[in-house]
Amino acid sequence: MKITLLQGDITKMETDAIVNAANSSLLGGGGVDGAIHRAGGPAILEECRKIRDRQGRCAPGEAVITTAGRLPAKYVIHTVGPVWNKGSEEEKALLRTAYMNSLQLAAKHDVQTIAFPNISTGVYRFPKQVAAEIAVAAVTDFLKNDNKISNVIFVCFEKENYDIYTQLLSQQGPL
Ligand code: AR6
Repeated sequence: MKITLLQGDITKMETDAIVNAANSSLLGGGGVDGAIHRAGGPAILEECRKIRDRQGRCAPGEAVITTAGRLPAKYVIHTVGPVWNKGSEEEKALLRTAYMNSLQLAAKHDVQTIAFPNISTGVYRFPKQVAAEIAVAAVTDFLKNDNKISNVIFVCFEKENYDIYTQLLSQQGPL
């Protein structure tokens, strides 16, 4: 299976890369972002600062890559999901772009295994079902045209998300 599902804490993942649901400042925050910086230590923030100094803020949908510091993963890919305001098509498209840009950056760095949190479903208020449908469709579409990434793991922190993904993934055949 190229797409798998887990309920747990993404900072524990021993994948080549884990994805962070960051904000445009790239300087940390709450939720999964806070957990990653806390567990990974200051090396991650240091690289984020350098990236910011070089290229400025990270717009929604964009992704950047840093060390994973003390985490078991090799890299952290920081992407910025959109905030759910009106549920516009643009907001939904930006969430898909965040997944796609993260996967593209991963493939460029020879990442074979990558773990995603449920981007935008916390502080950024995306309805969980809508976000999960976008995430599964984006990853499925990407994997159809890529042969570098061998495994994408959705790491759901909450049972509600885990149940939504279980349902969605059971509806789709193997890739
Ligand atoms: N492992 C996996 N998932 C987690 C973990 C964890 N350790 N902790 C929380 N989650 P959020 P957003 C889940 O709010 O909505 C930050 O302050 C959480 O249950 O972290 O994209 C940033 O700096 C939820 O399902 O990210 C931004 O300012 C999911 O991660 C803003 O929040 C995303 O929730 C980004 O908001």
